[in-house]
Amino acid sequence: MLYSVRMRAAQGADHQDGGRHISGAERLVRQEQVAEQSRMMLERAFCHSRGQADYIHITVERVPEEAVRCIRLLPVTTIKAADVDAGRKAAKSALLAAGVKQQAVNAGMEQLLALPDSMRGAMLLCAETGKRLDGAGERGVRVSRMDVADQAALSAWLDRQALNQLHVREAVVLAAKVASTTGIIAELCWSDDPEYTAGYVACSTGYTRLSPLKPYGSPQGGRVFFVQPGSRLVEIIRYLEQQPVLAEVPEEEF
Ligand code: WAQ
Ligand code: MG
Repeated sequence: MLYSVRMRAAQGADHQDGGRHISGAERLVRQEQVAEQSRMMLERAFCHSRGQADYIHITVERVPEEAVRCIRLLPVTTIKAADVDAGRKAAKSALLAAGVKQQAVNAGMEQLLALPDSMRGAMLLCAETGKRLDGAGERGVRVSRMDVADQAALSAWLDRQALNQLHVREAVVLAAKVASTTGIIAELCWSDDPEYTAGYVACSTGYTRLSPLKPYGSPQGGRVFFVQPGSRLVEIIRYLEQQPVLAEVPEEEF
């Protein structure tokens, strides 16, 4: 039996009462790991670089194993940019290459940059017009119920690429679930952690890390998912929030 263990932490007030988002986490683990994961999430919320949390929710929920869908992590490439402007330009090119229209690429970048502070979830935008599609407002849509099938295999795979650290471990799983969603063609992300300046563009063919995508010290980050026109939004959001997913590392290329 698997358990979804998830955390969201806010400062000043609870999220729904306008509190400031500090951090969140999503795991899908066996019962023996629930206590340790919850403890680690609490610690994270209490000593986060965005500030100390005042309101912390940890949810533990049983997930039937037969409901789990298996997916694959995306191959990772890294682009080092000279500065933030060059990084964002490269991100825009990667989104265009993934099939997002120029107008939507520009809108996605603008909407992320216009956020007054970070949201706890993601914005869903039309990949053609750039119009915001979800009605989730300042909360955004939160991708949940995902993990890797084998933590050791993930470590080995990331170690080989000198990328085995928490930001990457979590982001590659989230990006794989998003890319596996019927109707989503690409994702743009950068962290809201002030000290973490890298981000990525992901689509079904790969996860392109871009560094830097924001200036050091900025607490402003977020995620945009680009939706193919004509997709069923309700189904997309149900999949992102509800469908349990375990990701496997990609086959080695020789
Ligand atoms: N579902 C939807 N949106 C989320 C989720 C989620 N489960 N978790 C985070 N977000 C959104 C939310 O708006 C956050 O403010 C924003 O993403 C950033 O979250 O390859 O660390 O956890 O070097 O700060 C990417 C680069 C790191 C990793 C991303 O994001 C690499 C990161 P953070
Ligand atoms: Mg963060």
